[in-house]
Amino acid sequence: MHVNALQIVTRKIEPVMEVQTKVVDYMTGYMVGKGFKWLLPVMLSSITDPLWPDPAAEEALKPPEVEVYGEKLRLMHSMILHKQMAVAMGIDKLFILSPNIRLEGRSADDGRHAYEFTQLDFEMAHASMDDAMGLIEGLISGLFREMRDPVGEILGREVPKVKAPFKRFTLEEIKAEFGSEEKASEEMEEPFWVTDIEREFYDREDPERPGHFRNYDLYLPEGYGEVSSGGEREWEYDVIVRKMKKAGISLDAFRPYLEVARAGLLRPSAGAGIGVERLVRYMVGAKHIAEVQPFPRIPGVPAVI
Ligand code: ASN
Repeated sequence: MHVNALQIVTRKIEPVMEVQTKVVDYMTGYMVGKGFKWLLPVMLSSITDPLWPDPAAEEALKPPEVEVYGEKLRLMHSMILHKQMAVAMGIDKLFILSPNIRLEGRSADDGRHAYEFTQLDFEMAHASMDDAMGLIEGLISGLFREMRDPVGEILGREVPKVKAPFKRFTLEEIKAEFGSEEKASEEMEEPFWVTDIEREFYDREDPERPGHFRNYDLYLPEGYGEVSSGGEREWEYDVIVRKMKKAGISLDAFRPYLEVARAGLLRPSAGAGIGVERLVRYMVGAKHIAEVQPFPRIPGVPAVI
């Protein structure tokens, strides 16, 4: 795609940044207005999101490590475990604009993935999936309303009117009705939810319905795909250890997290991350996420700048 520095620097990206400024301004203002504390990101840690499946099994998804004062620290896949620990600190509602690195291979290049991106990541103590989904619906429908005029003026693109609550499907229902989440995204005209997805250990399994999960992804219409992902969380040490073992995850790699869990300090919470570049990509109607990144980070392609 963008092969040299001159091609990157001569692209017309200023209007996209104007839209992005409004998007980030709205999102952060919304969270602050709802009483969330704004934390600053960490980028290096002894622990990070394992993603799914176990990164040990998937070379491409191993978080890069940096040697820091003689210890190996990892670049963040996501701040999920830090969000849970911030809730343990007594910060009941928090969010972060969190830079994440995920070194997926060339095959992940579908226009929606970047190997370096930012998510607005939030967490709230003692919240249910309905609380978190309602918060996101308020944010997305408010943002779409707010962006209609400016996006029309800046780019001549029409941002659709959307009405919350958005339709909910379980993953099983989506597969039965559309074949896949991506197909559903192409066919739907409004954002929609996909719930009950078996994935990382930290998303909560429904204690009343084992094998079902209290998590949720938000999809954008017009084929733009997933833009947000979250869940209620596991907080009980025994449950966390059981799920880690089942996933084949090394307990040793999560020692400080498990220490806090074993001390009974993790608290029930729910949260999610919203992909900032994905949302901006949708707002400006870009085909590829690289078009909204001043410094593109395409899976499998080393950055030029
Ligand atoms: N931010 C997501 C969450 O809160 C986790 C992730 O990005 N993998 O569930």
